[in-house]
Amino acid sequence: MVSVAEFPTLRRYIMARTGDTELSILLMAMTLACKATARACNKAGIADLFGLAGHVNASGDDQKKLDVLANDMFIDALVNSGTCAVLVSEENEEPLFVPKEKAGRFIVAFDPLDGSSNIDCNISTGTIFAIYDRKTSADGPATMEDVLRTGHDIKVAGYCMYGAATELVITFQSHGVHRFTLDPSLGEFVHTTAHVKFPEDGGKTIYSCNEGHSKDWDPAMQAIVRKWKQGAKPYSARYVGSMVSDVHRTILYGGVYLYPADKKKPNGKLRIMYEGFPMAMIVEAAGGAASCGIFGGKIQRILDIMPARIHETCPVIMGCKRDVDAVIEEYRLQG
Ligand code: AHM
Ligand code: MG
Repeated sequence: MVSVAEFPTLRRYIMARTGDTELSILLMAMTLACKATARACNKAGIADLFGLAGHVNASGDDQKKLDVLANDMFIDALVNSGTCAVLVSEENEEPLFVPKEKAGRFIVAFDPLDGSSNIDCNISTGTIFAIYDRKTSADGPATMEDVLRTGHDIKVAGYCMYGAATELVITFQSHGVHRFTLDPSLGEFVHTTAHVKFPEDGGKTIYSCNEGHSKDWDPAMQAIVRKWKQGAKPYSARYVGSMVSDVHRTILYGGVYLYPADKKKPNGKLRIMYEGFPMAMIVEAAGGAASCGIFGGKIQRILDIMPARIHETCPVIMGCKRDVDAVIEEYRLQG
């Protein structure tokens, strides 16, 4: 029997991998807020946490009670960890500059509860986050230069899925992608899969998108989805409507997740800093690809974007190389 002290917990993994006490404290604060959010999602029906909070967020979405609660829990845990300089949340219009007495060296961009349209019907949701080290000197206050950067600067990217099990998936740039599952009886995330990779050949032929918007997509996007459906072995469609769940399935089973540009949303829907970047980093670290298709007049990799505003959006095409390359090829063909 493995001794309790040797359980492969997230805590042990982080301490062994980072050798960076401040980063370890930050990640423990982040995972504490994930556990608190998982608990709130589990109890939502009983604790009257379904429904709207009565506010609208920076992107114009109606906030749910659980959006607000999760956001408060993440901000509370992160600010009080003493490790953060700036927090960017989907639910806050402006970046939150942590007061000097509690400030540390990290910038965290996060979506506290992604897929919130699924909350009230008990379908999985998730938290997405990206952690950056400060760029400017620690002697002075952090600035927007620390916040607006390309995705390549991310130090740790992760998501936590609140599904049948609560699962945390993280990547530390060069350490690969790792899965941890919450053992509710221990209250600890246990390391369940090391070095997660897309299936060798791209895996299952699945496309995942809100096809209801397809009449407004670019011709290239319409064409490739038509080809996938009309091939000798047609692709299957799967769409939860929670990015975390759809991308999680895509990494594990294969295929592609799409939230493309359309006529009404020429820059797509998903926010670059806390949806596009961290998910792109994880997908690429698992051996997949993440592109915008054409964005800003050229074929663009998501991680290369330089955001000008914290809630800026981009089109998202991410999944196995087989399918992402096919989309890019279609954009090239259509000129
Ligand atoms: P949210 O952050 O307001 O929840 O929006 C992001 C979500 C993604 O999780 C999901 O993939 C997408 O929006 C679904 O959008 P749609 O309902 O337009 O298909
Ligand atoms: Mg979101």
